[in-house]
Amino acid sequence: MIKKLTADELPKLLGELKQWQPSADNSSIQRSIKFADFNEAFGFMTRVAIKAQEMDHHPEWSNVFDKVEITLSTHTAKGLTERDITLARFIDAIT
Ligand code: HBI
Repeated sequence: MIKKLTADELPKLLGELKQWQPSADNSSIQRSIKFADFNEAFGFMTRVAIKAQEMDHHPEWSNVFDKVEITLSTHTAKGLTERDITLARFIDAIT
């Protein structure tokens, strides 16, 4: 099973993800993104969905018109893992 990131590893990795807010217990990270319109928001979600399926690692998210709220966490590890960092970096690279 994939390993949860340790308290030693987390500060550097989370410090690099400046647009993401860690939860109080560092078990997830959250980012809200506003797009120009629904078309842009849904296009973004489609790109992330394809990446998520390739990775077999899926976001918790919601969409209202031009906004997407995303929470990343690894359910099987009950916390943050390298997969969340990889998906967050992908999201940052396409926004
Ligand atoms: N996505 N975020 C997240 N966390 C998981 O633990 C996870 C997932 N997508 C698929 C997945 N696990 C699986 O591989 C299974 O639960 C079998």
